[in-house]
Amino acid sequence: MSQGSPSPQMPHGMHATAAQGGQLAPSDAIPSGRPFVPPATLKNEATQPGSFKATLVATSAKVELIPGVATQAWVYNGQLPGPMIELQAGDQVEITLENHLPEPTSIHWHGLPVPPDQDGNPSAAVAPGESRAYHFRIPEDVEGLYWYHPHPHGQSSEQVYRGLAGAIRVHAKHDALPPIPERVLTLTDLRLTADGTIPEDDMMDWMNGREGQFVLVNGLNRPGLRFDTAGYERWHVLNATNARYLQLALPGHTFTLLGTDGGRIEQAQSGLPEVLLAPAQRVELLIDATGRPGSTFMAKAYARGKMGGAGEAPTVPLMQVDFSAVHNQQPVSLPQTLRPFQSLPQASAQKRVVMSEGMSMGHGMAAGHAMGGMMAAGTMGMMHEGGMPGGRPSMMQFMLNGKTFDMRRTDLTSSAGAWEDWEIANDSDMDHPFHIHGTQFAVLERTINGHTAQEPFRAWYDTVNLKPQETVRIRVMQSSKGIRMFHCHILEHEDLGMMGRLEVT
Ligand SMILES: [Cu+2]
Repeated sequence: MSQGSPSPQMPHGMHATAAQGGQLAPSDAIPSGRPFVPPATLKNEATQPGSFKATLVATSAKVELIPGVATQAWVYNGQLPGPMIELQAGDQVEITLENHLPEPTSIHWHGLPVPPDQDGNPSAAVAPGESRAYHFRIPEDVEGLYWYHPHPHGQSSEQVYRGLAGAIRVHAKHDALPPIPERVLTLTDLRLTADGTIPEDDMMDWMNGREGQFVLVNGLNRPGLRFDTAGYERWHVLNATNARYLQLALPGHTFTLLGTDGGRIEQAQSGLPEVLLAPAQRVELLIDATGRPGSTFMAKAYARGKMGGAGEAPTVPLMQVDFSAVHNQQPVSLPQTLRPFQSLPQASAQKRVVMSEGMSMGHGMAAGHAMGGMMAAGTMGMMHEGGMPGGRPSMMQFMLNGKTFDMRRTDLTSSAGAWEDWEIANDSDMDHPFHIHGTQFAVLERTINGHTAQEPFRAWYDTVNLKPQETVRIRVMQSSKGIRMFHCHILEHEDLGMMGRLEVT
């Protein structure tokens, strides 16, 4: 399945790509090697300092990705990806969403502690032709890279793969680091046919999460990035793909990790040859180019246990990096502590969430739990809706605590302000990234194959990856009353119901 093309072993009906606009475009159909560009930014229309006001118009529009070929994409303000929202800690934010799409949509402010009724919950979707304003304030102590994307029930995956996602950069009031040039890299996934069509998800996409043949950097295919003479940069990297695991590497170099989903970590982690960025996660990396040759920033192949005999995504080059202008030989000096971390308060409650896959036998019965890799691909071919090629698997279930999502059901209850320990267990044969809305959590420890490891450094996350049969313990607190979602961030799994509702009282 390299480059997303149908595997010859795949039985008839497993792949609908050919029926949806023809052959896939070759991986160089979108010109590569253009100079890196930062994300376009959303203009702040507020006149008061400390305020941010803007409008995001979600609409279908033609964009040109393959030269001379129009692609109908879904975009915010005509941009693919959506414009970056640049905020300062403490800002009061008002952003109006205008929905010009043919279906309901919403905006979820991924990773930010916005009030529950402003966070784009599935129950608060905006109908076609309607608009709504979202109001929230960025707390003084929030900084880092976040993002925004749609969260309507059952349609988030489609809206994101058609183009609706953008970065949110929150700048700290004060930075403990010496000035180092920073860049934001929004990584998005794209599948295109040769005629420029963005095809619908086929059944393998629904099972495993969609991966196209392109991973774009701020909308560009494999751009070229040239360092200036200083030789240091900080990269804020966002995985805004539906389902692609990005095993980031820059061969010949190592990364220094400065930040995760929730901003800076306590102490810089240097000498990392690879950094795994699961879907929805962000990192801040220090790139030290002094005395080293250029290289290719890439996402190396990562085995995530796909089902149905689907092959893993191949290594994808992301960006050519040129260090030839670098003259500086002085190593950058980082402070001992990037961000002070208090010890975590004791937990006053415990919760457990089990991620599983199953097969509905009809009439609400479920059988089996470890379907991945064990079930014959031919059997799965019977599971799609209505006998049409592609489409949602109607019998395959992706569950949290044995249930698929129900907007009317409260799955878990927490008290506002109370710290809790959550044990997340992946009882399946595939990796799943687990995300909780409205807060950041600390990962305490991970258990896999009977071995438990404490986290090697202190950091804040809103999304944590779980390998097959792995258990992760986190400590988390919700500060606002209301409804929060928790779900798998493979967006197809979220849409198929691998999501729950947390009521904070
Ligand atoms: Cu999942």
